[in-house]
Amino acid sequence: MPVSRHSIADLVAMPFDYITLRAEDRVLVATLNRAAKRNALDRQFVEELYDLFHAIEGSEVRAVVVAAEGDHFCAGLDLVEHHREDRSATDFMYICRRWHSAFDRIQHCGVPVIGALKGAVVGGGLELATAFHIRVADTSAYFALPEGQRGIFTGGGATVRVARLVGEGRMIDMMLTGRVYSGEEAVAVGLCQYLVDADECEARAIKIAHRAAENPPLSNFAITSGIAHIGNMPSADAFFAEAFIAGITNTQEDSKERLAAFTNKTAPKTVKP
Ligand code: 1HE
Repeated sequence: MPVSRHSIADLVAMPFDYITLRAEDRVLVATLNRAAKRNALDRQFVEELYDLFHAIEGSEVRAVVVAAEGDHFCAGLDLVEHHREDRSATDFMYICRRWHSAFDRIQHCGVPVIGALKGAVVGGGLELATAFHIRVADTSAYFALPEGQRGIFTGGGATVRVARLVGEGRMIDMMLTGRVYSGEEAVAVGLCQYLVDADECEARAIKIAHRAAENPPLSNFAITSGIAHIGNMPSADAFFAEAFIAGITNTQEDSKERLAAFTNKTAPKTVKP
């Protein structure tokens, strides 16, 4: 068990302008609340995401849901700020490095992060969403990488995370043609794991978060970070790392209790849905 640096109450009390926080038992619900700008990510927003997920690591939170105010999950990079600041190549390179750091903190915060997605999930908004572990789309959600149309390029990790989920070919098509995927198509191509009715998205994401939070924390840490790291390794190294992670995870106290329950025939079985 990680040492708890922050209680859920500490986290809920964190003072953010663009993120509203509430606790549902040990699930933290973080709502993006810059709806007037379609939750576009300016410099401050990215810093707030970094600070929040940095604080979540090692805290008593067991899962996180990221939802959004308004009709759109996130319109990506704040194009107005970007245009007005007239950034140099070096400036923007450092902006991208902050995005990478913030989204890495999300992916590797140690607990499952579930996105409740609606409306536009585009550009940097899709980069943010693909740092989550599970994405629940509602029927209003749509997904695109309009960077090509805007005369820019992805800079928040899409070349790794989106390409990994949908494959290079689909990502190149999205960027060259501005192709937009519906929620149904997003599930079919692997961008999202669930599609639900519009009024059910946040509730379903919270339900999934509670379900995942029942797993031992060490197992969730291994699942949420281990699979992504192992995916970067050649097979021989991957098998070594997998054995090492399993050696630690599969002998933890929490697993002994659960395995004893299975042995004593008191544990639930895995059955056909
Ligand atoms: C914004 C942004 C933004 C809205 N930056 N301010 N992302 C995009 O190319 C998507 C750009 N946005 C849109 O296509 C549309 O805004 C939406 C389809 C998301 C929503 O449309 P709609 O009709 O509901 O809203 P709107 O009227 O377009 O915008 C409402 C306000 O939000 C308006 O501000 P206002 O002060 O005039 O009211 C917009 O300017 C503002 N707004 N989107 C700034 N993106 C690290 S590299 C990542 C690269 C990328 O992310 S590229 C993709 C950028």
